[in-house]
Order: sequence, then C-alpha cells, then structure tokens
Amino acid sequence: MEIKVVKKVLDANGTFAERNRNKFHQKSVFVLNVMSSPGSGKTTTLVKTIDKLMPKIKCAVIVGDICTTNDADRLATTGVEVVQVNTDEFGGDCHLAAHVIEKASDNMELDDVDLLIVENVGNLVCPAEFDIGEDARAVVLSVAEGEDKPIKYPLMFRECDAAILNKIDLLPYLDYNIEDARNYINQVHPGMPIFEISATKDENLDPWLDWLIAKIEDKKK
Ligand SMILES: Nc1nc2c(ncn2[C@@H]2O[C@H](COP(=O)(O)OP(=O)(O)OP(=O)(O)O)[C@@H](O)[C@H]2O)c(=O)[nH]1
Ligand SMILES: [Mg+2]
Repeated sequence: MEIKVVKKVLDANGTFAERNRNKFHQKSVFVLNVMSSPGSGKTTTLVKTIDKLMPKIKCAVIVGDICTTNDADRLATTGVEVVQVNTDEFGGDCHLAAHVIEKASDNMELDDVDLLIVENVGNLVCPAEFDIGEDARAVVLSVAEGEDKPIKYPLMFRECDAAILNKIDLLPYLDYNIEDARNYINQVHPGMPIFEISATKDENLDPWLDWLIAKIEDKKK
C-alpha cells in the first residue's frame, strides 16, 4: 500500500526564512526577533541589553522602521554593527519579511557575531505573522499600554518565547493592575517567561539577560 506523506509546502516567505535559518545556523549566530507596539521600549531595552552583553557576547542589529534612522543612530552608540531597514522604500510594510532580513544580513559581517537582534517595525499585529528564520521571539509590552493587550492581540503573545513588561517605574503613576497583565499573558501563552523591567532606570534586567544568554549558549551546544 502506498503511504502518502504530506509535506509542508512553504510559502515564499517560509522559503526565505528557511534559507536565513540555514545561513544563521552555519555561522552559529543566534537570532532574536523583538516585536511590540510603537514606543513600548524596544530600542531602549536593546541598547541596555547590548551594553550589558558586550563584549562577552558579540551582538549585531537589524532595525526596521517605516521611516528614519533614529533607532539605528541610538543602537549604534553601543558600537555594534547596525543595519537600518526603511520599509517606506518598498511600500511601507508594517513588518520585516524574511527576504528583507536576507538582504540586510547579506551585507553584515556575521562571522564573529553570537547574537543578531532584529528590532521589528513597531506593531503588535503583522510582525508576528512573518517567520524571518529567527531562533527566538520576544514581545515588549509597556505598562502604559493597558493590561489587556495580550488578549486583544493574542497571536503576538502566542508566537513569542518571552514577554518583557517594560516601564515598571511608571506603575506608581498609573491605574495599572500588573497581576491582570500577567494573567492575560498566561491565558494566551501558558508558562511563557515574563520579565518585568524598567529599561530607562536599568531595573531588574538580569533575569531577562540570563534567559537570553542561556538560549544563546544552548544553540552553541
Ligand atoms: N518611563 C519609562 N520610559 C521608557 C522606558 N523604556 C523606554 N521608555 C521611553 O519610551 C519612549 C519610547 O521608547 P523606544 O525605546 O523608542 O520604544 P520603541 O519600542 O523602540 O519604539 P518604536 O521603535 O518607535 O516602535 C522613549 O521616550 C523612551 O525613553 C522605561 O522603562 N520607563
Ligand atoms: Mg525602536
């Protein structure tokens, strides 16, 4: 009897993502895709993260925005290689697709890099739909955005491996129930690690850094 094997037919983005994944694997680079709504603190968190990881863990960044090189300028203060993608040049996409990551990373010197961070375009919806060949995904949610974002934008929280709850320094000034936020994240993605930090005040970053370092080291095994 003939056994039929159903294979996943990759769409165009999936084909590029697989190619990226192979390239990053060959170069032993761990790729972290960081997503969030605009202004929740991705760039601030990443500048702090890179400052603390370097020089032990060598980093590089691809940052996506519709317009401007503002974030690339901020990230470049860490001294690591930064490539800015402005999606305005090809239709103003609200996410970074895998072929864009391929093009951006082809021009980078990745041989000595341990961690390639992708700061995605600020948006809680479409970036979650695009595999870019990453090893892990993190979502940043700031306490100023309201507790219910995980249940309003569940795909993002379902697809991520870690959640960073940022701007906890603002809690005394907000009517925000952090327990509700934790519960909503848990409801959408049970067991996902949640790191409560203040990126600007440099508060409580160590658990997040430990998680990330463990992931990078796991890939090298
Ligand atoms: N109070 C407070 N403000 C913060 C914190 N982290 C970031 N911010 C501020 O929030 C604003 C937005 O931060 P960014 O790091 O630019 O946010 P982003 O997510 O990279 O924004 P986009 O790339 O535009 O989507 C800036 O004014 C930061 O200084 C924090 O922990 N506490
Ligand atoms: Mg940013």
